[in-house]
Amino acid sequence: MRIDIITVLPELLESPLNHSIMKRAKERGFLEIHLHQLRDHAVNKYGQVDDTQYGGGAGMVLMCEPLSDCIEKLQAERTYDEIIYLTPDGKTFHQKMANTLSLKGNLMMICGHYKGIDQRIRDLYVTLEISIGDYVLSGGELAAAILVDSIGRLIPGVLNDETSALTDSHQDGLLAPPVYTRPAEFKGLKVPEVLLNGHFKMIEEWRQEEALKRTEERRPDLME
Ligand code: 6GU
Repeated sequence: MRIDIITVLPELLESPLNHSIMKRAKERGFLEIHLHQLRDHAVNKYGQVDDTQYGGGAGMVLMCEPLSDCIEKLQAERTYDEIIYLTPDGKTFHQKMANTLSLKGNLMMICGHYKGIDQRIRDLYVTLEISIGDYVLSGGELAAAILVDSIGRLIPGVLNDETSALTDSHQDGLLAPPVYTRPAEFKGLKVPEVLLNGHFKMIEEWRQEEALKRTEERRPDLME
């Protein structure tokens, strides 16, 4: 998969996408991430990419021309399966969307800033608008990093048995059950007996029950 990210703050995305599983996914050739500095398409030599909004009101808006230039340059090089705009008024991101997007070939992501981007860019180019939750971030970069991480780890081949996504919270619609490692007793708290007996079927049943219990308690909205 190739992901192109348009941003005024590429530095914000560099570190989160260069460690752990994302790093491995890139090294193994499953994932390519290209960051594009929007200011390279500025309307003047001062690097301007934003302007005040028509109709008045506080906050700057990212202008049409720099975004359009950058998007069209990329579109001339390849076809994109989705052009995603990260915005708090988008569709709330969830695991099913991550699963669907992990099967795509080329994705473009646009990070907004300030009051956002000119509506005409959304009308002309954007195919999918995503929010990561009901709260406001200063820009789309951290949201883009979250999208790339959650999508990237699901690309077939990226995870192995040890890191399998199949047992993750949300992957089967339930929260994950509790997990334990050594020692068998810590500050008087014992690991549940069933996990120590090596009886695979009983362990699976216990995990399923615990996952259900945890989901009922913490996220009844997922239980329908
Ligand atoms: Cl995608 N962007 C911004 N700026 N804020 C957000 C968001 C995105 N998702 C939730 N809050």
